[in-house]
Amino acid sequence: MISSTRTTLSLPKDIMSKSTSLLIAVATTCLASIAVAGPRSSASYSAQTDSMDAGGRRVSSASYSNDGCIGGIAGVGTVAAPAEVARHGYVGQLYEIARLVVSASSTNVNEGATRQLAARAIMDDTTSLNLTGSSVGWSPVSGPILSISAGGLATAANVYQHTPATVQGSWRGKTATLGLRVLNVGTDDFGTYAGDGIDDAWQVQYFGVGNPAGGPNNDPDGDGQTTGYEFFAGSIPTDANSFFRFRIDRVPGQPTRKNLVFSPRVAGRTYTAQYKLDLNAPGWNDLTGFTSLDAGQQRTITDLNATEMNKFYQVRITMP
Ligand SMILES: [Ca+2]
Ligand SMILES: [Ca+2]
Repeated sequence: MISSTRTTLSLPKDIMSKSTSLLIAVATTCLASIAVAGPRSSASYSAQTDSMDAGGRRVSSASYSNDGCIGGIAGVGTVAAPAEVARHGYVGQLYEIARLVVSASSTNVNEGATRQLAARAIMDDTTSLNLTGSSVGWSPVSGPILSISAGGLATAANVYQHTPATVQGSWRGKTATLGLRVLNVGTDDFGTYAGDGIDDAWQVQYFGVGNPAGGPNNDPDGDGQTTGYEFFAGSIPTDANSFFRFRIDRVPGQPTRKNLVFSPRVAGRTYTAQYKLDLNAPGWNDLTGFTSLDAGQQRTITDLNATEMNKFYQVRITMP
């Protein structure tokens, strides 16, 4: 049977309920061998070797295994998923909490979304208990976690890039942390930079977090082009010498042609040369009949039919 020198140990409510349910689940299926647990001790108890009587039997299935006893006075039951081990039928279960483990179905959580946290207590005899979320004390430790409910539901804040976070659970004097990753799934939803049409990561890169100068209508470098304009142009919004340049040049020896020269030409943009013959006319027409030549960040588009008395040009920059 059980051999121990001290058996005074109160049972958490969680433990009792788990033990009871497992006992019921396996009560009708006792079969073969003896289960033995090794000696162990703590500040509160010591136990030599636990053994069951000769009636102890082992049964198992895909979902659980059980070492039981006909007399109903000892037994060990395990469940594969969620992993749990409980001993049942004893007057008291001689173990103490060794550590706590906090987990989640995934450590990735989308910004603005929630993730249910879970906690499991590992005992000093290697058995474990799955804890109810509400029995654990939860708190954010670092990163963009807005809150964690009493039941362990963590809510992520909006971010401008994938951002690590840490959460913590505490239970009966033990604490454990879990690292999460808050995923940036929207590019224009972060703090004061949200909803202004400019990629938030780009705004943080040049202006830091929450800087009014990063607003789309400001021109903090004083080069005559707003921050919003410079974002699409791909120039640097904090450098007065970096801005979108566009000029119209004559083509030597070709009076019916014009060169449209602009820079910078950056990746991820589509540049479309457009024209109109009357500046007051509505809309612009896409230029046809042209050649294009790139040199570094500069592009030269040559209009092969610049024959009109007046012809106005613009370059339309678009991003996907
Ligand atoms: Ca975002
Ligand atoms: Ca933005």
